[in-house]
Amino acid sequence: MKIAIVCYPTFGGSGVVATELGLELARRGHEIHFITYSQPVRLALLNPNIHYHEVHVPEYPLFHYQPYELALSSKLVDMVKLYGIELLHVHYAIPHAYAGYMAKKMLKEQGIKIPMVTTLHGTDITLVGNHPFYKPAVSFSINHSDIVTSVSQDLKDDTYRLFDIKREIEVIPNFIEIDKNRIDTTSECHRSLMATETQKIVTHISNFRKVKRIPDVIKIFNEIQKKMPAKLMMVGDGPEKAPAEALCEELGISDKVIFFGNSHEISKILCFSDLFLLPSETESFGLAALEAMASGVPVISSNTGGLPEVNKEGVSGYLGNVGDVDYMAEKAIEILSDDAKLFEFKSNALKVSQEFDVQQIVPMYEKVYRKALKMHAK
Ligand code: GMT
Repeated sequence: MKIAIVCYPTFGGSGVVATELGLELARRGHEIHFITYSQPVRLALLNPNIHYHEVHVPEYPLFHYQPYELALSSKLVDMVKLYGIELLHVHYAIPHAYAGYMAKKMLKEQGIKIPMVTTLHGTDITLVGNHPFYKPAVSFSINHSDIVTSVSQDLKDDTYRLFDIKREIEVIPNFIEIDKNRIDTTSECHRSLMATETQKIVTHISNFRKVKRIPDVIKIFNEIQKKMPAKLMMVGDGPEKAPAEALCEELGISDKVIFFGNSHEISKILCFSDLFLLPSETESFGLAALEAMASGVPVISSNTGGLPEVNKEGVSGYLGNVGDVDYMAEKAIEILSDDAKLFEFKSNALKVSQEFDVQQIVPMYEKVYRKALKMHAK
């Protein structure tokens, strides 16, 4: 199949999922066209089945806001015609489903029928899309997609609860390439660079937005380090990074916390991590938790959104109520202070992550594509 993938190219989870999906589809012989405003961070272009088309938005002084949706839908129309693309897969409702719908309409006028699959990722529904300024356009784009998928059952339920949706939504969970994620622990895992033998390594990875509850990460770690020698790895960047650095200073733990900023070496960091913290306010899925688990790292998370569908209570880690720092710290200390227990949680985390292996999940998307093409052939 010839598929156009529209996504956000940045460090966010939706862009990562869309990129990894395109790469796997290309390996399976599909021709994939990424259409976005800059090259997705995880996109490796050295594959004859991978194409990348950049959307340019010309600056014009009259425009207070540059019309990205217009440029995107025009680019979609041009690329569909040029490459004979058969299907659009847009990730994130805003504005991609809306732009995709416009492209479909323009193409239809020119005698080209093309189906559109929309994947909902979370923030486009629960945080941004739900705003009254966007809601009618988001409902419209969802209702007018040929097939809609969501990354968790919880997000599907939220979508029905928050929007006026009159159609079926299929759940296709996010996935992970287990083998790629695990690195050779004997030669590549440089634990000794980061901590001493006796220190436990706790890690958090995110885009440091408010929704991630970064102060909770620091407070949980603060409790841990009172009970045992420990180090905290903070990976990523965003508006909450500077306040987090200030909080570490205030608590007197700056020497035990490393702020990496955005990193392309996630697997290398996860390979020496003992525990992953994700106490988010909301999380439609929690891809970062799954990535940690696939590296054999147990997770202490909040029990919000789709997280209980990924992190299994008492098996791959523990889940506490949002903001319950004491409970999450208590469970973290429980796991970290008993080596046998830590070993068991580590192997359980890896086992649970295997349910989300790329080879199980990507065929679900292929099935959805076949269905969308069939619907359109009628
Ligand atoms: O929250 C993020 O890290 C970014 C955000 C995004 O929009 O890219 O992630 C959302 O989509 C990811 C991939 O499906 C999910 O794993 C995240 O849970 C989800 N974030 C939220 O729901 C807050």
